[in-house]
Amino acid sequence: MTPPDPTTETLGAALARHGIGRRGLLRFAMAMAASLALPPWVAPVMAANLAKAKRCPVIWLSFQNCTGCLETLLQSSRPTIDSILFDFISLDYQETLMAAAGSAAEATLRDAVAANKGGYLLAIDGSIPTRDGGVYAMTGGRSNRSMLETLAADAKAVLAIGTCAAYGGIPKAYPNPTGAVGVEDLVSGTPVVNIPGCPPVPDVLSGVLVHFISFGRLPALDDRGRPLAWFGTTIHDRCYRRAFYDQGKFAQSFDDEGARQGWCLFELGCKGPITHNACASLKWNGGTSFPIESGHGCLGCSEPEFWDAGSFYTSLSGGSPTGWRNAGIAAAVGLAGGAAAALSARRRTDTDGEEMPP
Ligand code: FSX
Repeated sequence: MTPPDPTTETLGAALARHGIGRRGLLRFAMAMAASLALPPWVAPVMAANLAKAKRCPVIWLSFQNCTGCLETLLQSSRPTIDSILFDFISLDYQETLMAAAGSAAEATLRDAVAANKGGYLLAIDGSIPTRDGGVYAMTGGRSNRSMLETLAADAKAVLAIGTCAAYGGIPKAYPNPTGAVGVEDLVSGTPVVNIPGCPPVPDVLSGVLVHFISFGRLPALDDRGRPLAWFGTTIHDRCYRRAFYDQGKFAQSFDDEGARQGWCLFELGCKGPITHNACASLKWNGGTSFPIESGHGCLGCSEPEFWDAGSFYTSLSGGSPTGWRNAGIAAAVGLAGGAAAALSARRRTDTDGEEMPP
């Protein structure tokens, strides 16, 4: 049997080859539309568009990172249709995954850009070093910065995958010896979507891709370039321990009776109140759990100031949450204020002696 031509085969035909018919695609579209916070009537339109869509060329460059982003995306265990979608995108260049190396890899990149000029998605993971002409990360004699600026100019959109690519992340941590920055600091004129998280939630990338393949554009973004559907609320807004927060029940150590009872981890330094991400709703490992559900407070890994602003085990309402943006702290204090009545017996003072809500 002649293998299908990947440049002309539609997604509907590709799915049919995998035994997924119209009804299966509609079910998938309904789940995706719900995840994207789109109204139900969008699902049939999305399914019809997906069925007609062709392969979406993606060029993926990895810069200063730990490879955790790619690793987590490869380990995504969500429905097989997701992986079929990942198969369906044409991943034309990805250094870590491709067999080619050296000049053959460089030729692959040149060919992929030439064949898809103006029509590919550029996926970036890792931050970009800018100090000393960008010499701290080079590929084939070109700095990562030069590669990004050249390839972004010919892309339909840039996906900044992970906190490093979005905001600089761990490589940007003090003293930031390489002058690391995020994609948004260097790219203008091409739309950029930030998918932060260290690593990011894999299903968010699937959702962004599905939206782009279905409608030819990115989903709605917030003022930090993040998809609103998943970053429009905080971890705290969706946290299953929220009821304990509202009742003023806080674990005081990771092994006390409160921790055993699943009480709120706010006083142990959880950054859920100022962290925007989908961990509490989509969860990890196929929806099994997320850090707070596993007994550890949120580290705020998807926020722009991660890592330096960590102060991981210092409560937002006590000690010195140095580095977190004032706006974030104000938000946390505001949230804490909402629970003030329940917590009035436990009010405390900050270092200036001023009374603070817990
Ligand atoms: Fe950064 Fe990603 Fe954290 Fe690691 O590519 S967002 S260090 S999980 O690998 O860039």
